[in-house]
Amino acid sequence: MAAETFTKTDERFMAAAIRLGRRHLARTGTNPSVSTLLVKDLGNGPVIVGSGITDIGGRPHAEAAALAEAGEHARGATAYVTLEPCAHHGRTPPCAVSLVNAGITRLVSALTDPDDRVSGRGYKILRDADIAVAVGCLEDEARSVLGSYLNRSMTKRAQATLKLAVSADGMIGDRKVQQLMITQEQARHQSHLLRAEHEAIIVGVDTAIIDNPTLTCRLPGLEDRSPARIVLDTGARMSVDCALVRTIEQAPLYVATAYPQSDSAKALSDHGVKIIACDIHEGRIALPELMEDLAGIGITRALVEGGAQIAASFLNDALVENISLFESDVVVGKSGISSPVSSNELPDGFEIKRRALFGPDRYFEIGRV
Ligand code: AOF
Ligand code: ZN
Repeated sequence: MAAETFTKTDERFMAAAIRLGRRHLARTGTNPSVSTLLVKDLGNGPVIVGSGITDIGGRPHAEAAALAEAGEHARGATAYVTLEPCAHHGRTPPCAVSLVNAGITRLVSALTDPDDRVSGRGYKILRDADIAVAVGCLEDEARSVLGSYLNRSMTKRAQATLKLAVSADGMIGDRKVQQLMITQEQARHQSHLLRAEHEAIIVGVDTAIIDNPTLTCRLPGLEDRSPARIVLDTGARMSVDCALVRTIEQAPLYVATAYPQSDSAKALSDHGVKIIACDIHEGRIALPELMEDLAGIGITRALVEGGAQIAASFLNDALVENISLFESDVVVGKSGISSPVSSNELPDGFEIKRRALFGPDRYFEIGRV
């Protein structure tokens, strides 16, 4: 089938829909954070008459919210959806049927839903009702929100975003200085937003012990958006007396270990830590299997924050889909711990998708080519 062509207006509304969907990233359970805009010309050019995002927890779906907001204005509207409308009966009727019943005349979609209950059936319901359907509008951009959902459906694994703060001389830390500050305040705010947009944050046990972080999201207004914290701790070395355990009321804490029956794992468990029993591969926790386990408990997007070794392992195991790279003008020098990635040394198969400045620090959003 020939590739669809989309107008500038289509792309403008789809870009807005994709941005809207970001808001509920990591908040919709196992459901993807889908968004819908209903757009209609009321006499002065096209305007949004209804908008919706998959609700927190996963339901109602985005289309239902947009249709409720538009009411009668939905008749004759174009629906911009970031994911194919569902075709299956859940607690509500299929969204494709609701869109037909509401009288929309055109559907513009970014991505097809891989769910067996949907995949193509949603579009068919609309086309069978003589509604024009165009698929593939800004699909790459839509992947920035829905990629982990698509990826999980293919690989059955959670995917990792690697977060790295790198000095001007390519270092992510200093052997001689604990908790080296590489980036400044604005970049740190952005990295807390990244926490809020992921369901889990992963660090190694050395980071947990040496830095003693809480790993919570402390952006004003988003304090309730802290992701689950996961510590990779092959030998169950983590103590119950640390900031992660002390903040367990704020966000769940998991320890992934090869020794789930050890006394220390039991002590952690007694303090409310959830223990994930892991396989070992070459002396370290087997990451592909761990990412499968995480998908099984509803985690699809994990932010990997801690340790050069851990970053390199996630890259080597091809578990990284995105890299959020901050670069500063700080120089660390010879005692530095070198970064596996910098903006002019990307891993094979990755490219820079977006650049930004946060105060004096440069930011690169890096994804797969
Ligand atoms: C939509 N709009 O906003 C979302 C969709 O358990 P259920 O009934 O909510 O179904 C989950 C499936 O619904 C999920 O696997 C995906 O196929 C679809 N998600 N569909 O029409 C939405 N979030
Ligand atoms: Zn639906």
